[in-house]
Amino acid sequence: MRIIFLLLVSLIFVVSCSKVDENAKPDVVVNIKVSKLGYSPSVVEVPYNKVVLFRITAVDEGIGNDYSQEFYGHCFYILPPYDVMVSNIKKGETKEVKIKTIFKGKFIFTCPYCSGVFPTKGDLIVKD
Ligand SMILES: [Cu+2]
Repeated sequence: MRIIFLLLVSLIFVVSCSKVDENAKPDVVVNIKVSKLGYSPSVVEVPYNKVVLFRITAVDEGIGNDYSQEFYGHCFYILPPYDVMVSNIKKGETKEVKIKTIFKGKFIFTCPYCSGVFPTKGDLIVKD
């Protein structure tokens, strides 16, 4: 029981570590466009252990442009262990998220809103 608790605590610590200070200067800037045709580029390679700023621009309205709804536009979600979510990106809007690339390997990013309908899925490759 204690081990599970410790694992959980360290997991939360690790996950929170991939998010960085808003004022941290990015080492790398990655511009990604998202539309119903998917992400462009859909394969993104970034260096390990750096601060990476993602700038996500929605080209179209995604799942909708009714901004009174809870969900609209597109999003950008890097699956765990990164578990970084940028939601509700309106058409023409650019949203930013900064992470520290503390995990090496290949990770999926996707738009949970529309990936069931459109090919909004990509690969984030983190390597030395
Ligand atoms: Cu989408």
